[in-house]
Amino acid sequence: MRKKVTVVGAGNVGATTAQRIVDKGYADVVLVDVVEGMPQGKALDMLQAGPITGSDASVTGANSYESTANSDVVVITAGIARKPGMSRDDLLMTNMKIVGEVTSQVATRSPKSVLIVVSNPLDAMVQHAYRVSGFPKQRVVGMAGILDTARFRTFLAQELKMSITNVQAYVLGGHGDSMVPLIGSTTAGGVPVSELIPAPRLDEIVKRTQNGGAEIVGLLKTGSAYYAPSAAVEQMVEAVIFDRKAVLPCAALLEGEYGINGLYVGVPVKLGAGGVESVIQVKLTPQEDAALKKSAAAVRELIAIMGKQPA
Ligand code: TXD
Repeated sequence: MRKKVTVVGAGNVGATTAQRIVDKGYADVVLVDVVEGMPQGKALDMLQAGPITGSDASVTGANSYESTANSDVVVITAGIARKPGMSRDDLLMTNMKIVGEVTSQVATRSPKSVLIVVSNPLDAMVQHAYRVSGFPKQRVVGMAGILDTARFRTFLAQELKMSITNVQAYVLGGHGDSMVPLIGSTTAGGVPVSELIPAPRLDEIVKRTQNGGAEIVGLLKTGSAYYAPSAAVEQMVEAVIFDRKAVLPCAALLEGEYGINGLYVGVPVKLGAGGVESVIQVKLTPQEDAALKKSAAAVRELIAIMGKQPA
């Protein structure tokens, strides 16, 4: 029997994620949204691509949760996205309520699932979903680092006129302006990028990466990025469904790793059937370590604001 994936929020990221999974055909997908008819319509449209793409996977849309029962993976993209001039943190209160409601619905119906949270502000939302679900920390994980790292790798590959496949990098920390690209362990064709790109130019590339989401929001005007985000989510879903044990930067609950305790922060993790199977500890330079702590402090501030709200 094919595995089952529920995607909550059938907007830009959710629908594109569903499409990527259904096109590959490895799991049946249930797409849930509050807008009546919309997830059903998108699902039917996607299903009708099957004869063309050769995918036998089923995809259905729903406005309620009955049909999501016993999913192997649940992706939460429900909420509002940024408009120009908004920071991710501006979404906190609205999305906290939505992510909390969605989490309790899916957690009761798919108690053994791995939850992948996407809604912003990402680190705070995944922490909230962890609390509401009551799931073990391994089965609640956030998507951001793969996207931030992909943005960084894209800009580096462009700069060096080199295949994207030869550029290896990690962007850690919270999914915000304080994210931390690890220059020390970023290589192109095996050579440290600091030897290939002059420091001031590298600095510009780091800033463009940190501002990567806002750059796209500024161009789109009506919403935020979704092609690269959905590709990142799909990579995580695949790692879980196929038990790939892939090392990917994801938001995971740290309990002492990297000197951070009780907080979801972006770090490299081994992602497999059990969710986050381990946190990989990369050696950081003192500057990177300080930047990661600073980024974690920004996440902690949001958690504190959420803590003052009724659950
Ligand atoms: O790196 C990352 N983590 C991110 C996060 C990258 C891209 C987008 N990021 C965030 O994901 C973004 O800031 C938003 O908070 C979410 C979803 O972004 P998307 O671009 O898909 O937003 P849309 O197109 O507005 O879709 C959101 C959908 C929309 O169809 C709503 O009707 C639905 O969410 N929604 C709900 N569905 C189910 N249940 C509830 N309660 C609900 N409320 C809204």
